[in-house]
Amino acid sequence: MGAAKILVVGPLGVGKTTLIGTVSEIEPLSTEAVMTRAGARVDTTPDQSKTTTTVALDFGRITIDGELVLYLFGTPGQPRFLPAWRDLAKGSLGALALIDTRDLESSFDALGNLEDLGLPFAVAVNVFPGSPTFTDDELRTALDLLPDTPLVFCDAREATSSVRALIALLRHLIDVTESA
Ligand SMILES: Nc1nc2c(ncn2[C@@H]2O[C@H](COP(=O)(O)OP(=O)(O)O)[C@@H](O)[C@H]2O)c(=O)[nH]1
Ligand SMILES: [Mg+2]
Repeated sequence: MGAAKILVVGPLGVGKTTLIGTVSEIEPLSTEAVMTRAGARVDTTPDQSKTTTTVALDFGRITIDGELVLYLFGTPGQPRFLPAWRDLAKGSLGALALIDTRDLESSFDALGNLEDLGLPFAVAVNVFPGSPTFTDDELRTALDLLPDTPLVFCDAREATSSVRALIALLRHLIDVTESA
């Protein structure tokens, strides 16, 4: 029985809390707070619909194949919290980076930091209604992904879809470990 710490990263409103809540077999710990006026100036989502934001982190647990326990840490996506999630990255094996195709640039901070940290990651495009659609190649180019970085599409509200994204990450972590 192994255990691994995995980060779920991405910008505000991309679906981190949703994904962790969808897959977690324990009551997910989520620290949501109504946005403060200070936050409201900078914390915006493309459709302006979000009224709460994660101020600290989300935490959940999922057991894969009855033997591998993943501890999921959802890390705040706002740029001003990036130093905090650098600390959270300590001891983690890898990350699932969530992407919203309505605003690809909002993911650049998180992806850049994963690269700076040398943390292996998979990219999961969380599909929202009305999201522009891109081909894999277009997304890889726009996000400047390495050829071996997994790119999957998911719906964070669906367990099967979210678990599939985590498994794509796990396969990648195994590949990276074996080729090291
Ligand atoms: N349509 C759709 N909505 C989603 C999906 N994932 C999250 N949402 C919604 O998007 C909003 C932001 O999600 P949340 O998990 O709070 O984002 P976070 O800021 O990254 O934790 C919530 O209202 C979710 O219900 C998804 O895969 N599809
Ligand atoms: Mg959240």
